[in-house]
This record gives sequence, C-alpha cells and structure tokens, in this order.
Amino acid sequence: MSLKDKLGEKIDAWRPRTTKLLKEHGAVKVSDVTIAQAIGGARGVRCLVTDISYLDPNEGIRFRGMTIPETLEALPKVPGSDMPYVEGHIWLLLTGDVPTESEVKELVKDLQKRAKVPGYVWDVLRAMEGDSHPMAMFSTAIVAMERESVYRQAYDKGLGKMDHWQPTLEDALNMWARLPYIGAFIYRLKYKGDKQIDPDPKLDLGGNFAHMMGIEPPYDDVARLYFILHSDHESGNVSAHTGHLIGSALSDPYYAISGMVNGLAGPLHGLANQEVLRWIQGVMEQMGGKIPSEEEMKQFVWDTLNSGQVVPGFGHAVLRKTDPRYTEQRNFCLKHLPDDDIFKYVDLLYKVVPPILEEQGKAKNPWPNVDAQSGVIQWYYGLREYDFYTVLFAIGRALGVLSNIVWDRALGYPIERPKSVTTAMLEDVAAGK
Ligand code: CMX
Repeated sequence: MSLKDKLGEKIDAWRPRTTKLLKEHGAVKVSDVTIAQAIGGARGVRCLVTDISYLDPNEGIRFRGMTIPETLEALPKVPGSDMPYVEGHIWLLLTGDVPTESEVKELVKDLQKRAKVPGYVWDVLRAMEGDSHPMAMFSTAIVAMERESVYRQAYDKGLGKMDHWQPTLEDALNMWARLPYIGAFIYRLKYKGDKQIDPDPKLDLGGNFAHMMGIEPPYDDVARLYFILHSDHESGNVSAHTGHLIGSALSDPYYAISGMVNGLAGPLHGLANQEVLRWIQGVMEQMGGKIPSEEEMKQFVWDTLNSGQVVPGFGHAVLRKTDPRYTEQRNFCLKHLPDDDIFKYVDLLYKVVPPILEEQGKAKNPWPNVDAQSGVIQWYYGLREYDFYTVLFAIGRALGVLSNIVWDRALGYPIERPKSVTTAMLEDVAAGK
C-alpha cells in the first residue's frame, strides 16, 4: 500500500477519537497554570497534542511508542549498513507503523523523484554574503522555495478543510527529498569553494546526503542515525512548536519549516551543538592541545558558569536524566572512535559537569542533552566546520515537524492563540483578588 493510502486509512480511523474528545469531554481539565509557568515560558503546561512522539522526563523520547533502541532495531536497514532507512522512519512517524521492506523501497523511489531543487534557490544562496550563517542560508533557501507549495496552490483554488492534509503531505515529501540536497549545497558552497557534487539518484536519503557532502562511508550511517535521532521531541520545544504555530495559521509548510529553522538556530536550542564544539576548541587552545586533567576541566566549567554563561550541551527543559539521544551517540563513539581526543573531552565533561551543575544548584537537569555528543562524531568524520552542525539538526527535525503539520491538518486543529495577561493582573491573582 502507498504511504498516502496508508495514511488516509489511519486518518479516517483517528478523526472520530478527536471529535469525541472535543464533543463529549471538551471541558475536562488537562493542566492548571501557575504564575511561574505564565512568566516562565509555559514550562510544563500541557496544552499541545501530538501522537507522533512523547517525551518522558526520566525515560526520554519515544517515537510512536518506541524508544530509540527499539526504533533503530525495528526499522528496515539499508543493505550493507548498520542503520535503518531514514525513509522508513518517515513512514513510522506518519503512520505509526513500521514499514515493510517493499513499502520503504517505494518511498525511497518516490523521494528520489522529488529531489530536484529549482535552480533559483542556488542563485539565492550564491547571492548571500560569504559570512552568512548556514542556518540563515538554510532558512532563506526554504522560504525562497515557497512558490513551489502544492498546499498553497490547492488552497488558492478552494480546498475543503478535511482535504488539507493531502497537499500538505505533497509539500512534506518534496521538502524531505530536497532539504538534504540544499544542506549539502550550502556546505559545499560555503566551505568547499562551491565545488558541488550532484545527487546520486540510486541512493537513499542518508546515503545521498553523505555522497553530496563528499564524505566517505560510514558517514552515510552517521547521517541516517543523526537525522532519525533529531527528528522529533514532542511538540513543545522551540523548533517543533514554531513549525506547528506557523502552520496553524494555514501558512504553507515552506513558511513553517523556514520558521522552524530560525527557532532551532538559537544557542539554547539546536545551535548548542555548534556551541559545544566551540567551547571544546576554546579549552583545547588554552591547553595547547593536551587533554585537561579532571581538576583543570572543572576549572574551565566553573569559569564558564562564573562568567554568567551556560555550559552548552547540558540541561533540558523537560528531561531529568541523561538524554537517550546522547547515550545512543556515545555508544556509537565507543564503537567507532573510542580514542578520539575530542571524544575524550566530551567524556570528561560527562564526568565533571553534572556534579558542578548540582553544586551550583540552578539547573533542574544537570545531565547532558543530545547536543553534547553530536559534534564530536561530525568532527571525527571530517565535518569540522562546526557552524554547519545545526543544519544537520534542522534536516532531521523537519521529519517530525512536517509529520506533525500533516496530522494537524488531518485533524483540523485550529489556529493557535493562547491568552496573555498583564503583570497587574498577575499581581491581583497573587493577592487573591
Ligand atoms: N549551564 C548553566 N546554567 C544552566 C544550564 C547549563 N547547562 N542549564 C540550566 N541552567 C540554568 C538556567 O540558565 C537557569 O538560570 P537562571 O535561573 O539564572 O535563569 C536555571 O539553570 C534554571 O534553568 P532550568 O529550569 O534548569 O532550564 P530551562 O528549562 O530554563 O532551560 C535549557 C533549558 C536547555 C535552555 C538550559 O538547560 C540550557 O541553557 N542549557 C545549555 C544550552 C543547551 O545545551 N541547549 C540545548 C538543549 C537541547 C536542544 O534543544 O537542542
């Protein structure tokens, strides 16, 4: 069965559940909001719905009910590789089912056919200043492609609300096929003298990305792992929430994903992966390349905290344990690059940072997140331009955010519009008025 037919079946079966909840139980409370939550970024307020992934504070992410190791185990593997097809993960995120080999292969072929990026996108990128950040370039390229939106064209012709998901899926599939190509193009434009490598129409998404980046295997598996790990982290994080919010106005998916990229580009969110490498490089410079002792490393961490900065790669708004995405990448490092110097730094940080953050007593979660570990793998395989790392995160994150937007449209979620209050109103509430 094709992805679209399968998804159509799932959507038809799901809609009555949402309708019933709204009609029969719409007044039941899910969450109360405290003053701390209203001022403090709505932390922990349960007011978003997604079935694509769920983040348990102690266990970490589950994609469609499966942990990361379960997901990697269950999805069909690319022949000769340790990692699954990214396309299989797309199928899982969208439908909730693990695809068969033939279903994955059909989706691989479908995305291969959609991978052509219009030439004007390259012109736009080449017109940008040489010191533009890769995330600014990525976001610009995506919004420049907005005129390709199948959703917007269908909307302009008049589209019934229940049919919105279908052209949204078309946009999602086109973007999934093209974003790795655009990412690799930006990389080679910015750092490799614009010597571009054409896509290989026979390769899967992860394999083709590695090929266009010009990096040898097993970087193809690194790309597959990386895109899957970063795909989704339920809906409240800045990138996922931004994508959902923009999409809720029925702005088409190109606008939504360009906005998602902009949110991911913040150092408290996805940009933390470049910040980790930048921080480590700073320490390396000061150490003259030698690995610091535990005591020396503790001093570097305290110096960062005492100067009022955050330690990148540690802490999380929801997680209260080591991020399983960190663990999965750490296991990869232990297998493939146990003696790498930067991995030794990262591992030493794993040892020294959590007790320091606990001693400082501010961070609610002293444990490492996904970004603490991801740069070291990229560095090891030759991708040393660390300001590019968040583009990799963005290609991955678009898998989950676009899947969510398809479902948002399928279930007819309305425009998002929370209510604000004034400080005086909060003072009145505090005074019991
Ligand atoms: N280093 C220093 N201080 C930290 C810290 C860290 N790694 N993590 C949290 N804190 C501080 C916060 O800045 C905050 O300080 P103030 O009270 O002075 O404002 C205090 O501890 C409480 O914060 P929190 O409730 O534990 O964390 P938040 O939910 O507000 O923020 C996060 C979460 C991720 C932004 C924060 O932990 C942080 O800044 N981490 C470093 C940056 C990072 O790695 N971000 C990537 C996260 C994963 C991702 O989205 O990609």
